[in-house]
Amino acid sequence: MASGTALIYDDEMTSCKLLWDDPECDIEVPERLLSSYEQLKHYHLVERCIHVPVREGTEEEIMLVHSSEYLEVVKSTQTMNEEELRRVSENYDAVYFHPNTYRCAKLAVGATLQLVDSVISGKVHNGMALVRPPGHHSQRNAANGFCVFNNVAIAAQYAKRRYGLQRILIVDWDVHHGQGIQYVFEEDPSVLYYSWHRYEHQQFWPLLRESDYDAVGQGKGKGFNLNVPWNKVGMGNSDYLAAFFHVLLPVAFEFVPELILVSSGYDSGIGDPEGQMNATPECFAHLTHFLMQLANGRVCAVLEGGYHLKSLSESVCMTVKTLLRDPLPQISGEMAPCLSAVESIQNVRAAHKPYWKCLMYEEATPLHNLSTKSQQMMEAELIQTSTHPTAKQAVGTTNSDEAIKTDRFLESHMKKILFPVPPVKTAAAIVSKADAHLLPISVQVEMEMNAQELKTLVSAFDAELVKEEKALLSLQNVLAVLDKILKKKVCNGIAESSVASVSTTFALKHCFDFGLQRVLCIVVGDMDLELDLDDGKILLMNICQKQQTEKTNSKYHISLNWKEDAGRNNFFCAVLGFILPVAYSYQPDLMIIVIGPNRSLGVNAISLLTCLLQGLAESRILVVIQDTEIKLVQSVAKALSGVSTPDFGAYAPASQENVFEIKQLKDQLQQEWKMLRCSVKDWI
Ligand code: X5A
Ligand code: ZN
Repeated sequence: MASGTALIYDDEMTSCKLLWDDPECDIEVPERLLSSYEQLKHYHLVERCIHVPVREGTEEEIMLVHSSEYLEVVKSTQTMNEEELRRVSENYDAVYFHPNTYRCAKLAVGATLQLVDSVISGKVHNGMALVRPPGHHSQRNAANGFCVFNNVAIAAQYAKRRYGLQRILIVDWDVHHGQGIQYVFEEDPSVLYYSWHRYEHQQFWPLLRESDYDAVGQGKGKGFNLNVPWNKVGMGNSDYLAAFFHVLLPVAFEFVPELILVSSGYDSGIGDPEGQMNATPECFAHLTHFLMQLANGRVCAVLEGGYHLKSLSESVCMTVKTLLRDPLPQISGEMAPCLSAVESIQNVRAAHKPYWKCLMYEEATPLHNLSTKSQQMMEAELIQTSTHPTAKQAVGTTNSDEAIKTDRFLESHMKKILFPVPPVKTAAAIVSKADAHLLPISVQVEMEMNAQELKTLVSAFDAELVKEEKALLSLQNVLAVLDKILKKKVCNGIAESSVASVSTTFALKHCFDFGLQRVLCIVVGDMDLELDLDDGKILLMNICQKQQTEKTNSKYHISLNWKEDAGRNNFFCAVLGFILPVAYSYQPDLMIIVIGPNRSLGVNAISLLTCLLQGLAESRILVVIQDTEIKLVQSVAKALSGVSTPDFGAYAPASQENVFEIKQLKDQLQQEWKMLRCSVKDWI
């Protein structure tokens, strides 16, 4: 089993720079790499990574994507004087050449391929390459948008050739459309390309019609090109997450990639002069975390854009920290995507309906013919919502004022969200100690509290319980693990309990005594919990088989009915489209997953749910298991300790009935839980 995170960086890639005045290109500076690497050192992340040296990409490798004619042009710039360099640069859109550009560009390709080799060979689990020049705009015969060789596209071709990979996912979260990547793989169903980008109805660079949502790919490649065009600036954490929940993740889980390449540009982050977006650095931790649940965790992040040095370097750090499996900071900001974002999401979903089973029950019509009406709706929403700094135009401030404001904001923001990482991750208290060695668990919990203390606590809760030996042992298990989590001695844990429902009620009470504000409680199986759900301190989601006879009217009690044979096909639809969005809307301080009798989810589904939820509550999860089936305990423990993500294999469509139930619930609840929104009907 691979372990570790590769970091690939060489300061030789800082040796090319712009030599003349060009206001369009002057943001692509060597300091982008220097400050990112400095910040990684500052957080002691460099020393935790496995250093992999760079090499030059070979001509043969470069020609996996580029023509030999173009390669010769780039090669010829090595010996040019400034005047000649300027002249070649003018042949391309938003590009400059420096005598070292060719060398740097070859190193950028080689660094990317070194990363791919390290990950595929199993030397490391995942990794990041910090490279310059970036790549995603460059094309077979052309440099474009600061990009010379298309690092990520070359890497995908290389992985197919050298390792025979059949499905590669490229996630391009740079704020610009990587049209270069789109062109290379347009007709190729083995490479799924996903890009979101500032678009503004084609008014933003590179001003291409083919950056819109209806460019779905061509020929055999239809359905394998996903464009999410942002038509407003000011998109932030919740818009990006919504695009992941409702577009990328369902399709990616259906695609089942063997490798993920990230065109990891951070000009989509807050403060960037190009992007004008609002995503804060921890957003990239969450995006990274979700991708790590796919392709067996084989994620290769390769730097593209990112021009606000502080925003860039903090975001790079959040990405690397997450690749290293540190718990994630809570994502900040109100969790509600804006109307314009939801409109784009709805359009891509509609455009891709013919190609993906997860979208087969989508409404068929994209919104483009409604644009006047939705335009008006957008304006209305603009007035309503002041939280979305949509179309924030710097009035009376200069760009550098703006940049400094973001510097200050980020300085204090990072202090707020970063927290000391608990030294050990997973605690376990299982009854059958004999099985403990089967668990990949760092701490086998012993009870610190003495028996008398426990009895006092328990009898205050329920006097009858003290008399029952077995129940007492269960409560002790749960409390021991919970206590370690609350005191941040561990991140998460698993506890066996023969009386899961009592234990959970007891645990919840203990959480509130400790001062927690919001606990997300997910119950898998048929179980009655007697809880007071009115004050919003608990959000209870119940995934059960038996139809709830009386529908509760509390927004804090959601029950998902699951037929036994519905199985995993409905699972993705429910987890990605429903459970995660609700959970992110709620923003819990702790999660309790209770696995009771008659569970309608299989072992893999429960484990994947556990994996996906780790983005929330600083990864604080307590799993209470009533059923002591060792395979389940083992698999959940693995999910908690991050050893592996469960494998799902092929994807089959969910049953229409189940999808409709979830749809209905969504419609019903999207006013309360705003991350559920993926269509604009009933918006106002
Ligand atoms: C890699 C990247 C942006 C080019 C912008 C030109 N390129 N206006 O972010
Ligand atoms: Zn960019």
